Amino acid sequence: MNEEQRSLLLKSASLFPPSPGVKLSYGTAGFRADASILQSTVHRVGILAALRSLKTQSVIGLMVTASHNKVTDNGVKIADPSGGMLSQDWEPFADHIANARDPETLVSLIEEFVKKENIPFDGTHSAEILLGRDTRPSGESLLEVAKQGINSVSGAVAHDMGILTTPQLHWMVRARNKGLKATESDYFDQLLSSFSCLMDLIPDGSKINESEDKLMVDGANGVGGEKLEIIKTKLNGLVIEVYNDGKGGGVLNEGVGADFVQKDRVAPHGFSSIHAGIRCASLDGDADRLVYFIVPSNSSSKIDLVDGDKILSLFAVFIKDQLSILDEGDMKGKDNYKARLGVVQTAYANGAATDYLKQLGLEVVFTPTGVKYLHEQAAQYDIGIYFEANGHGTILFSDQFLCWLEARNNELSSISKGSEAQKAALRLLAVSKLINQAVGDALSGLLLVEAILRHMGWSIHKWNALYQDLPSKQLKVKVVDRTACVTANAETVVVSPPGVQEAINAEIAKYHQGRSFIRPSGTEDVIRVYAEASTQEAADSLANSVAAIVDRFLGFSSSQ
Ligand code: NG1
Ligand code: ZN
Repeated sequence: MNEEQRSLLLKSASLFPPSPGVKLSYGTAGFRADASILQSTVHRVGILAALRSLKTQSVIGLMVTASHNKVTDNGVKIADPSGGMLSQDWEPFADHIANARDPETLVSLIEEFVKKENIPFDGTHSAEILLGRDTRPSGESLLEVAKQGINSVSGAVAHDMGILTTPQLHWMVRARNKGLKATESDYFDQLLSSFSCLMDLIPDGSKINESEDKLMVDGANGVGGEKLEIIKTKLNGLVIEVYNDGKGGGVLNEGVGADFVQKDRVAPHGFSSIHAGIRCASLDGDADRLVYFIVPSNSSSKIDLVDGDKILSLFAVFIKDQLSILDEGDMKGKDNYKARLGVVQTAYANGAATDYLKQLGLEVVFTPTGVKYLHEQAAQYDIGIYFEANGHGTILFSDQFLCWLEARNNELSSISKGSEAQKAALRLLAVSKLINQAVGDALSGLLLVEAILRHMGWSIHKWNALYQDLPSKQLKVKVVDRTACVTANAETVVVSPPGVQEAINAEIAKYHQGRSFIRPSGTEDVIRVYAEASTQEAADSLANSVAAIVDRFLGFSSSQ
């Protein structure tokens, strides 16, 4: 690092001193905290993004969002060249620089890392970072701070893409690095054209009653509602009404949004028994999560939640069907590509969902919570579908399979144009364009769900009846130090503190179909508890007993 660069970094960093006593860690979704203490973190992540771009010689993304967290929180995360999450081997460096006490320590950490990683940091290479933010009031000033971090690395250029959903920014980064068109209007065009392609390929008999078509969407008072307002006017054959679009004075994620709906099992603000039985969906604050739900006619009952597991199941059924149509259309003895289809879940997946997927004959694999783990696993297949129960997920297609599919489609269009096999090939190609392959995307996921329901001729009730969820309950427990809880086997077993797992096992044994696990949250300062059992009362009671164990071993009373 030359002197000029060093003094540029020192000067810039001195403007954003870290908040005393704050220690942050790059968790499941980057850094998150109260927005008031994030300036130094965001500044340093700006520097990190520039270094990542120099190292990979590709475009990098930096998103300012705290997703489903409360409006006064904010956060920052990096999109890697593929559009996915920051490579895990850079996370410790992210932690080190975020927590560096002063500018001098920060600069020596950077110097050391640049040497170790062999990053071209001599001012002759360029770096490019796309910046996006959600609608949080703190977003605009934090994004300016990120720009200052980026500008303190010579050769680095920041492009402010404005207010975006998280998946839009990831999509743009991926598209830019593939040399494709990458503006917001290109994103909308791709979604709309692939959606309309799927709608055009719907079998004649599958058309459902037009009056059942209306979809009510809860926009969480965030960016997703805003963007959906733009798309909905251009959708042929689908009527969408957006509630909680942020313009009516509602607060982001307060009593609204996919996280609230999924965890509390209640209808979001603005939805009542007048919507009973209608197909409803909810996005989270930055529109990377999607769940559907049905409002009950009796306002005191809980909603019927159609969660990420059921979205995954719907996608899996459709894709499996299309693959078998393609298979049947293949002439025996020809180059018949056997696509490997796999699904990826976490321990939060409902046990009934996993059983259903296995019964379909699908390969089901589990990873720890956090999309980076699910994504990495799904990328092992020709078609990998991953979803967290909370509605974050997507479908990944291997380049090899897409190449084969394109070729197969061309071949079929010359020998049997309009055949069922060719339609199946076209549908799968359309799905690969509609679904956001960079990261889970509520808007593209919603359009795919809608197209598939139409294709199947299914109502939300029929879809919901694919299998019946086992009753479950989630709780969070505040503890002294959540890092003291260490888990293994895709977070299903606690290895430390000793004795916790044995105590949990003893509780589980008391319940029919009982299952429970705990894990430290990566986005909040809590331990999460999950429990499942044959009745709701039993699931609630198991969750409460396990929460009591957490409190006993890790809670504030345990430290006194
Ligand atoms: P944490 O706070 O680590 O549980 C939550 C979700 C994750 C993931 C991240 C990122 C649950 C139980 N956990 O993580 O699945 O979506 O947020 O947003 O929903
Ligand atoms: Zn989110």
